[in-house]
Amino acid sequence: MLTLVIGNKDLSSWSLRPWLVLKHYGLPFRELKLPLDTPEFFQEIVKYSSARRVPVLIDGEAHIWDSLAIVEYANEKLGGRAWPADPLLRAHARSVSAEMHSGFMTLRQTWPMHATGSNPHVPLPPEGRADVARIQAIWDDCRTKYASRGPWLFGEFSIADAMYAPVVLRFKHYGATGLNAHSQAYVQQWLQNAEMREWISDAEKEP
Ligand SMILES: N[C@@H](CCC(=O)N[C@@H](CS)C(=O)NCC(=O)O)C(=O)O
Repeated sequence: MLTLVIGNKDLSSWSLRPWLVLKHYGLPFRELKLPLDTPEFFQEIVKYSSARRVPVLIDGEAHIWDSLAIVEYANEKLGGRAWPADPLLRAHARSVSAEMHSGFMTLRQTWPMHATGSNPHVPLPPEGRADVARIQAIWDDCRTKYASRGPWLFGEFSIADAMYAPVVLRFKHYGATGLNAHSQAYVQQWLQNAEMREWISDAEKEP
């Protein structure tokens, strides 16, 4: 059985991504939660990863760290199902996922993820507003091109959706305004998703 080491569900945006991928595709896993910024976290995380960050996926001898490496590993276990089957869509999905993995720093720093509650009083600086505009452009492009295939960014659910899931929670928590129609619909798609609701509900029970 796989074990996914994660941080608090309220805060850990990086943990949310692989958790959603494992849940969506029904890969059985045990969850091991280490509360961020506590002595327990620093004492325990070294047992699982020398990078000292969550998430970490443990599969027998293998300890896989970094959310992108974990979802790629899950994709291999799933026979490649977690990326679009079409090579051009797959390349597009990998591009938007890589852009999320390495970018949007101002948005991440100004609006850290909270799965619970709301705080509409944190203004974004111009660079943060540019991040939101770029994310909307990505979503708009995907939803314009692939809407006939299904409700997710590339029609069917893929890793790309999991990569953008924390942004959805940021938009919700900080009350992002002026979202275009595709972005509003995509946010709703995620907020109605059973696995996302499970994550939020677990976060609400955290101390
Ligand atoms: N690039 C890494 C980032 C992981 C990361 O920064 N995790 C945060 C929690 S969301 C963490 O472990 N913070 C603990 C610390 O920095 O001490 C990934 O994709 O997994």
